[in-house]
Amino acid sequence: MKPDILLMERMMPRIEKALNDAYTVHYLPDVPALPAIAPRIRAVVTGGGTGVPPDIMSALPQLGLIAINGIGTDAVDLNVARQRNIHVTTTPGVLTDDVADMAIALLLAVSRGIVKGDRYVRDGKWPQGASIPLGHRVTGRVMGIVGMGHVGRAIARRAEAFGMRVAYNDVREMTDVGFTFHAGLEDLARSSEILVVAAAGGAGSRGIVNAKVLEALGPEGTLINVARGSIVDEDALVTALQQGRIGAAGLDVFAHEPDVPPALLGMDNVVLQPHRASATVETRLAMGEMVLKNVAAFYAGEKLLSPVV
Ligand code: 8YV
Repeated sequence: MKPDILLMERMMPRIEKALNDAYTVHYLPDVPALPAIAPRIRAVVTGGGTGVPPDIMSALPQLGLIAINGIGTDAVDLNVARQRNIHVTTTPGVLTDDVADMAIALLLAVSRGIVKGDRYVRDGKWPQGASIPLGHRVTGRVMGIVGMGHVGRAIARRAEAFGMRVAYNDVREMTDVGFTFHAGLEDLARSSEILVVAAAGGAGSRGIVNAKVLEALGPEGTLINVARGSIVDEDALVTALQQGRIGAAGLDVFAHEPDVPPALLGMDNVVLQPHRASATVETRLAMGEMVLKNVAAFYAGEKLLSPVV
């Protein structure tokens, strides 16, 4: 008999087929009554943003593995996982470049008015000679990166290739990067023209990009977030944009996904994405393969490929 697993979030059809071939997969939104199957569930597969809510975790008495299809562990209570000897795995390495690409894509989209330009052409405004504002160059600008981990570093490499100057903030200065370190986020924001959020989510980073940081970024400043919505005080961000205290934003992540503050929807100095930074065929396939290997290793009693707990 195939083992039962709980799937919290849809994956690529090819990955779901492989899961279905090896396991009896219960997709949570389609499960009529969780208590009936809960005692049989030893593994949960989920996304980084979705994680496993505490009530689901406590409803699964035999849970031994949470395989995250992503790198974020902030939506899983790792302390509870440790206490209950539940392994937690992620998919490190394979999504770094795509997430960094999304940061640059959002920056260019915001700075060069790519979305506005697309709408202008589609709406037939070009032949009418309607006016469209000029964009802003990125070359030579200062990018401040919040979080100099793998993703932060990949963004920094790209920024350098664009002729930008890079500074960063992290919990400590990194001796192996040559960029300017700012111990305080307000300092970083003050000396940056573009602030890119690439830090890990979770209790330690909740709301650290607050009203003061946004104020320091200033009316010409651009905020890019490809990490977690929780890192930015979203109400403060909306207010800062409404009052022109920052200039623009490119956002892939939000505090309460899939809900986006309605005020952002009407702002044309903001480019929005539905949490898509790792959403390429190549990367999602590589992530999915890692999930499959972790789940298979767990059921075989073998060493897990990429455990964090
Ligand atoms: C994915 C993420 O979109 O890696 C993460 O933590 O949030 C993203 O890469 C997600 O895991 C898939 O839902």
